[in-house]
Amino acid sequence: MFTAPDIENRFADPIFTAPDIENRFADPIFIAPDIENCFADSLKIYGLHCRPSHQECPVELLKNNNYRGKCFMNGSLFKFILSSVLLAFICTILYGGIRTTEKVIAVQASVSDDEPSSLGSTKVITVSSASATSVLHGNDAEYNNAPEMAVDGDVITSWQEGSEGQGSGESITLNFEKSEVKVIACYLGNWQDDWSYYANCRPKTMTLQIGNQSFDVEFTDAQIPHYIILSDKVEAESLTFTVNEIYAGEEYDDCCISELTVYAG
Ligand SMILES: [Ca+2]
Repeated sequence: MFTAPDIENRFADPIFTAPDIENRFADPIFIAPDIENCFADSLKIYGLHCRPSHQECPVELLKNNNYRGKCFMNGSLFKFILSSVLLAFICTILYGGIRTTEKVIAVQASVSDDEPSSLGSTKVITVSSASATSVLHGNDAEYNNAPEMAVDGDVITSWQEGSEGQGSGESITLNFEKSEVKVIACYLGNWQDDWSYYANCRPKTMTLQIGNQSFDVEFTDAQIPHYIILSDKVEAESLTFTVNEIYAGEEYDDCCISELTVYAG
């Protein structure tokens, strides 16, 4: 390893002896510093080498002439620490940049009036409980329009909201064991008979909140199951439908949902 002589401290250093420049040709053991390899050798200061070796640098021979080679220890240690800090900083920036530029694939929700072919590979989720923001005749035992009627497996029964308006803003929530939801079949309106279907309000647009995601979905006004198909499975243990717009009922202002069937992928 090439080491420059400590010129500045040559007077303070009692054993510093300048190289015998004048007699360098006559002195058989004088070896000039390896100038050409100095730069390449100096790359090793980053903690790889401290003191020069006989194999790497003639400075040991120079030391035999009391030409004291100084170690790069102090300088290399400082540069090693500085390099490590800079490297860690750069890696942190790059890693953070990579993470922040990772593409988040958003799940899409589409509505189909045709049964999806993927339904065969799913299973129906058992809903453990249901709740709603309002219930028509909720306090009258003669009627049962409870939210549970939307998950009882019978399209004749339905949840009927009991707000003053036509159902906009009302919501129903289903709870179930944590599942990977893929499809939701929606039987919207009152399916008791054809007259009841058009006599009551049907949801036209709703917001589906599931997991940490939210989707706005729109339905046709056909008395058929509408399938909400998620482009990817959404892990959740509950979901909420909020009615936004409705198809107005010809007789009543009550919005109904006959059945909601949730399928796990
Ligand atoms: Ca029902």
